Amino acid sequence: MVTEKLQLFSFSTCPYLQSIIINLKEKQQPFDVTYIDLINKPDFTNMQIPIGRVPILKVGTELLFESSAINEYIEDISTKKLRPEDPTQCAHTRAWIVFIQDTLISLYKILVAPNEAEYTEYLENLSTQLITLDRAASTPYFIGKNMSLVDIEIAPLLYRVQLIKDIKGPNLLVNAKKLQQLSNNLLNKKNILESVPDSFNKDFIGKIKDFDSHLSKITHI
Ligand SMILES: N[C@@H](CCC(=O)N[C@@H](CS)C(=O)NCC(=O)O)C(=O)O
Repeated sequence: MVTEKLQLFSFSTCPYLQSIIINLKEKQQPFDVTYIDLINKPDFTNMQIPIGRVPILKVGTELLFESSAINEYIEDISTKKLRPEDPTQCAHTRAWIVFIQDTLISLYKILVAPNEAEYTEYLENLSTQLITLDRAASTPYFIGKNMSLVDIEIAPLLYRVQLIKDIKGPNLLVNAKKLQQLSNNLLNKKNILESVPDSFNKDFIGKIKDFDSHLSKITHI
């Protein structure tokens, strides 16, 4: 366990940040989050992070980037493990994390799609990916009875899927019953409920409004 406080930098609605926060909370690792403005990023992000993206984890003088690499780092410094010991399970875990990150990109596309045609196309892609995840999912956790790194990765996706439903957008889990169960389980966990700032719903809805996308027109926001 690293004793110094880890420092995270990102913006409030970033799903990759949320997965790191869930991981840190599960491991009871002390941390601070600084919410930054993506347009006016602090100098250090452009100077030392080649891809210029957040989230970033500052450990002493080191700046780590790429959320899955950061989550692996947190795993390595912690005594509580969320990575399965079995190498085959571990490989599956890593593979599903990549798939979930692709699915998050599809979700982002439906948030920003400017017209009905693009929205419908992206929605189909997203629905197919969610059905693939549903086929692979177990309950109460994605790989079975124990929480793993896949759960901390899929929770931010399910959180946003639920919020989209709450604002009278599409019910994206209508054909994904196991994911619905997984969502009910994960989204009731304290560490997951507390992994976003109080302003999250307002910020997320505000972003959809700012995009002036097809979704903003068909939802009650
Ligand atoms: N694969 C990266 C994705 C990071 C990413 O796309 N971050 C977004 C915020 S959620 C970002 O920094 N976007 C700003 C940009 O690309 O300039 C990760 O997992 O960390």
